[in-house]
Amino acid sequence: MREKLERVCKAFCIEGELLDYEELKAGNVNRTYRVDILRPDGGRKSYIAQAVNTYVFKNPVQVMENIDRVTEHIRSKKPGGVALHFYHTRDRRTYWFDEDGFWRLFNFIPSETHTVCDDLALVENAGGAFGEFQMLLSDFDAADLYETIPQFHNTRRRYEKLAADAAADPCGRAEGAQAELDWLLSVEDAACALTDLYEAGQLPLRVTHNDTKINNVLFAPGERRAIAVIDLDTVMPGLVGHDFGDAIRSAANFVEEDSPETERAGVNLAVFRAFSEGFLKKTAAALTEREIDLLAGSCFSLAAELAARFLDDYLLGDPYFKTDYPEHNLVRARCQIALAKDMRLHMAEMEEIVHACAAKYRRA
Ligand code: GN1
Ligand code: MG
Repeated sequence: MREKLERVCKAFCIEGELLDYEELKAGNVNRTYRVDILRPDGGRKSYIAQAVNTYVFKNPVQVMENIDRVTEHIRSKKPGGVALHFYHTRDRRTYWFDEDGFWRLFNFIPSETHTVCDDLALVENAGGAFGEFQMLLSDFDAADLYETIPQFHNTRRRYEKLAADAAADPCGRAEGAQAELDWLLSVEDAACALTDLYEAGQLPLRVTHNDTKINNVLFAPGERRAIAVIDLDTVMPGLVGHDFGDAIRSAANFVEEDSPETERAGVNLAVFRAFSEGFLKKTAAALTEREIDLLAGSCFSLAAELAARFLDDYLLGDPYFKTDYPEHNLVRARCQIALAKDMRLHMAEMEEIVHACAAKYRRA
């Protein structure tokens, strides 16, 4: 790997010697490395080198163009903010590829990230960061963006694909996943509510982040202050519920997303409230009543949708998500299912919390 990272650094015109590197395990699709460079002047500097997963992102050049435009737009509205800065190759591109990878290189921002988190002030700030991100893009023209993964949060499509792949069962794994499959199919209509209402013309299309895991917010080291929203690979037209729901299913679960302890999985309502506060403080005034009404339900939809995606990948032999062991995607699917089940039990409370926050910030 060292040699490959040396070539990547060279391609992006980084001068100096590669001292050290470390693979960062946070993401589930791209491969990410911190590289530490000894510069010719004797100083040390770290960068992030990332190999984009081209099975997931079929057109990575378009991904980079989207990121450029979105970053530029945000910078124009929030000058001086902390942001990822992509380095250029000699021929002024923000990417470089060879026979085994599509690479990009950006600045390392000293920061902390969190996965599951019960520090409520921190969670509220994460909600604020994603809410602000949404608002900064409210005047961004969606026509200026490529759809990097078509139908990314079309829950109906995800379900159709799951059902078809389970029927084809190319790896002989369907039998061992029958209970999960049956349960997911039994809640299909509830899970697809957001998609169906959008298709019925009842929800506005916005420009959304679409991958709002809480570990995509960087916090100032040792503080609870959010300094940047990262991972802009899937910024695309979407619904506000996609961002709210995906953030909750990642941040408000009592356990990590791939925990085998399904009996402990569930929605932490205190975390749910804190995130809602932060998010709605920034967005409530701009959202329609219908969008607000659907926020709590969108958490269920996003948990079920991701369960369907993990299960589908398991059935196909794990081509999409990185896995550490053969059952990893099945374990992930089970955990999202347990979370989705618990959300259903607490849906009335979740609705009440969202409406209370929205009312507060719509008046303010
Ligand atoms: C992937 O790569 P990462 O970890 O940011 C996935 C998300 C899933 C998430 C689940 C492009 O995100 O949609 O919610 O894993 N990203 C893509 O952990 O599919
Ligand atoms: Mg991502």
